[in-house]
Amino acid sequence: MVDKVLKKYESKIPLSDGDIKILLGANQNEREKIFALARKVRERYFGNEVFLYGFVYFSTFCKNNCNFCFYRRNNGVSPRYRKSAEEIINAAVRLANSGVHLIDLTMGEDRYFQEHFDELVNIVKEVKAKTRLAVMVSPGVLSDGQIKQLANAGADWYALYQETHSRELFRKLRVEQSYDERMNCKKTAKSSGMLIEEGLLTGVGETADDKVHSFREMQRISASQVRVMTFVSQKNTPMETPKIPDFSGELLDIAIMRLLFPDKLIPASLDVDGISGLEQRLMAGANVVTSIIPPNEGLAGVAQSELDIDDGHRTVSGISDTILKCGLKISTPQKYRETIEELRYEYSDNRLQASGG
Ligand code: SAM
Ligand code: MD0
Ligand code: SF4
Repeated sequence: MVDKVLKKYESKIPLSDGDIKILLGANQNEREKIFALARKVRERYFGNEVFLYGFVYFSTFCKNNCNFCFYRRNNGVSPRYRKSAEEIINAAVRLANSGVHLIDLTMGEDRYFQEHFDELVNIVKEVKAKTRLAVMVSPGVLSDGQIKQLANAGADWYALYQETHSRELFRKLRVEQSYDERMNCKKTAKSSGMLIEEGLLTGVGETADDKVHSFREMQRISASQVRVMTFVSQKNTPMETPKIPDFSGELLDIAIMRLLFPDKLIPASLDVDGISGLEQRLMAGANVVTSIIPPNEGLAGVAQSELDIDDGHRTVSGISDTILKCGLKISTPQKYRETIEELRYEYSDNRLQASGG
């Protein structure tokens, strides 16, 4: 069955929902074939080059209470910090000097920055000016006006993960939050000229149908970067579990996304399974390594708050060997700029077609 679907794909016939479900049900032997095709597709669109994203989680304060998250409001044991503009800019410059292609500025939904929004806007401007790199913002839900301000400040990407496109599951994960409001932010970001990243959590009770629906939603909203991360249990949270996370579903999802989104960016996050999980994610078809964090700056990860950070493994030099081992190489800032220009162009093209122009 899987063989048939892969043949169909190779003859350029669009996959149906049923086909995607067959891929989601693949056994180990079949999964290897899907990974191999995903690598071939990545090669076709991106050659052997991968991009690197530096991660600056600059405030861990959050007014929300997501059931899966270590930094949810009610968690009294998670480390809270809010970095100053100077600290944020220094960390970004340090990351830029180490060779990343983008700086991802991420925060919990910190009321401080929501109320002193100019500070955040200035940080984006400064980080852009001082690093001359692309900037992604991951600030959570904002008003339309605030999203436009970030776009005007030069933010290239707005990352906001729905986690699931099942409204029922969303309610259980992102408690007390509006599904539609979260989706609408992405629409506003897109129409303000930013690229958007959409993301899923896996291992949170989603069904195969939910996943297919999510992939379709990711297509519908024209996400230029699409990701999936396995849920990692967090201390002192409602979803805490002694179960050891199984990352194999994430690998399959990455490969299927590569087939469905051949020319889009797909992360292999170091924030789920650390450096030890990188090779498998790259071999499944990912083409961006995310969550590279400068050591000894007191900066945390989200799902893996400490793993590999202060021992320097979540750095460009810490991941270089793995990239080589996968037969890949680190791309250049110039190539990254061209890639996002193409992604922007593609979108404006789509818009023209949609409006009949
Ligand atoms: N506060 C902002 C927000 O939620 O959009 C920005 C932070 S966002 C980058 C945090 C993302 O990390 C979540 O959207 C979720 O996909 C992921 N995440 C959080 N906790 C996680 C966990 N326990 N396991 C896996 N992924 C997690
Ligand atoms: C990552 N820890 O890339 C980051 C984060 C936010 N845009 C990204 C989830 O894994
Ligand atoms: Fe806050 Fe984001 Fe964590 Fe939800 S996922 S609790 S919004 S930091």
